Amino acid sequence: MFALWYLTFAVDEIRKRLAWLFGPKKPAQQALDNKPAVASPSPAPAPAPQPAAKPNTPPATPSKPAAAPVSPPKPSTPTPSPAVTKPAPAAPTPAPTPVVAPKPAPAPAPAPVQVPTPAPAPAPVPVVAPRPTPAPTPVVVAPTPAPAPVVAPKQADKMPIPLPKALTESNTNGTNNGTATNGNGNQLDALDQKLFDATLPPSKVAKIDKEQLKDASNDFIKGEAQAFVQSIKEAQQAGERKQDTMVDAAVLAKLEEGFAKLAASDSKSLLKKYLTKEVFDNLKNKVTPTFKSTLLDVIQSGLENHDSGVGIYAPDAEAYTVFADLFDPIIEDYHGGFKKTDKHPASDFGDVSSFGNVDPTNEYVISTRVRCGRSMQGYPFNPCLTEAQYKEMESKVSSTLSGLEGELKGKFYPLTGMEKAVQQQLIDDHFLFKEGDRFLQAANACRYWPSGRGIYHNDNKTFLVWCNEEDHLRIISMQQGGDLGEIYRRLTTAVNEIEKRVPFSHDDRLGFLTFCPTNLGTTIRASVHIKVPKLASNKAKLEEVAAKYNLQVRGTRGEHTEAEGGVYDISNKRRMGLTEYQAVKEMYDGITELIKLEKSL
Ligand code: ADP
Ligand code: DAR
Repeated sequence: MFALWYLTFAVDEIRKRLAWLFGPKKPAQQALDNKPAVASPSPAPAPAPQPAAKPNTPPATPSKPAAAPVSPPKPSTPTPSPAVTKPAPAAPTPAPTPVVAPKPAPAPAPAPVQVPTPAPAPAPVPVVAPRPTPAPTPVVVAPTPAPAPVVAPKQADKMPIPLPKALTESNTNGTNNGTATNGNGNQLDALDQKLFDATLPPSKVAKIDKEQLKDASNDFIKGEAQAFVQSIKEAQQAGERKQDTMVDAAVLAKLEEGFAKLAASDSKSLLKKYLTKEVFDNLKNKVTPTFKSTLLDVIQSGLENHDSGVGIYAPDAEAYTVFADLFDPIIEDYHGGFKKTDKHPASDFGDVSSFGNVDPTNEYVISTRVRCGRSMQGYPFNPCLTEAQYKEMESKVSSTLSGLEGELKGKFYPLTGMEKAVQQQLIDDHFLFKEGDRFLQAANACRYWPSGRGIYHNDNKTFLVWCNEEDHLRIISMQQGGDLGEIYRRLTTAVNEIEKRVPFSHDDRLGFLTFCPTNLGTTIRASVHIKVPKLASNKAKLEEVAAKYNLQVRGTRGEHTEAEGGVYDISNKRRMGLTEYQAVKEMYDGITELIKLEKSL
């Protein structure tokens, strides 16, 4: 029963396709002619022979009465042309008869296939496969009960089902003196030739015997059935893809509420700046294919913290692509012009001995630090991690780092079970990350805390690795004073050693991937804890001067904190669109200038 329905349905599709293929003004042709696809109200006189159309533009074919049977374009006197897609119309007939496809020859035609149609489809219409004919009389393809409503060119050129390649080639390749050829003059294959010949005037039709034609029409039916099956498969795949855009009502409600509050706020975040209503509506129903992360996962931190500087995080790597309409402008703004068409350069730490001490007399710089972030391949970012994954990653980091030798040799200290006093001391000494960062908490980055979190450091605490704070790894080199050269060399050695042991997530365009878009690319932040009391007497002035050198000013304990005792954390702001070496150099040069300025005041 299904087979019958399927055959019926398939053949019905074929009928529609034939109607489309041999219609009086193929919608695609109208699109090519840049004319809206319009139904012609009455038969127009057959046109005079057209000059060869310019390449890829089939000659105009006479329109047809709306209810008339559909028919192929009138055969034409082909003119030599590299890419005439259709034969130009033949010599004009005396009376304006509607141009229709050649009628089936008197010889017994292949049994017309009855088109049983599933209720409530229109009455079954027998379809007669087009056949060559000795006389140029028209072939009538079964009249359609009513012409399909004409749609605008872009929809109209969508075939009801895809044409089999053999057909499209015969329709879209150049012809040369009536012999169907492909674009570079080669003869089309037998099926194409036969089908093409069916539209030529008798004088041009090569003699074909019935058996050959029967094979051709069987091939044609087979091709159509295969194409139909393919179109079903594609529809199913599209349906699956549709699944990737299902966001539940509760999430949508939170998004709408959060967006309205943000819009009404005086937030200065990049989220507010770039999450326009249009972008919001375009993204709110999207989810990432693997982890089904939503726009809410991306922006919830900035919705809850209107004082965010940025306000968004990537819950997983795919979010940078799925929600690119929001990430790209924020990345461009934050990283000083890294456009969505830009590509981050290959990793290059440059000549590590080229940096000296930014403050050789130790008057201003208290300590210097260079860190980079890394994400372990195969794991999503914080909001999508399971507790088991956190623990698994901690175990991998701990065992990987235990293999480090020399200056990098050290020990991993899990946060779980760490004495509070020890933990607080490490934080106060700026070795360990703070707890309870509200921006990270709102981003769902602190679940299962402290599971899977910890710190590795060498005996001197000049080489440290944070595990699963904001990023999977933060690789840090730091020490008292301003000897940037030694600190940078140590970091470079450590990164190279760890990368031998752990594969990191890297994107061709974005560079190394991180949870926050401000850390993408090189992920390098080179900072000094510095006292510049004259410059800092006017915080706004300090920030203005720093910005001139692409530097960012933070409080003593980092972002969103205040300076304690006049100590500021000043670092390079840009991390994308330049190499690791260039990012560190931007900090080196900027701090050097700030110190010169402080001395001059
Ligand atoms: P973020 O992820 O916000 O960029 P980082 O990973 O760079 O933060 O680490 C921030 C912490 O590192 C600060 O809270 C501070 O305690 C410490 N820190 C940053 N720069 C220095 C420095 N030059 N000397 C000492 N500690 C520093
Ligand atoms: N607190 C967030 C993140 C800004 C960048 N700092 C990071 N990723 N540590 C904000 O939008 O302010």
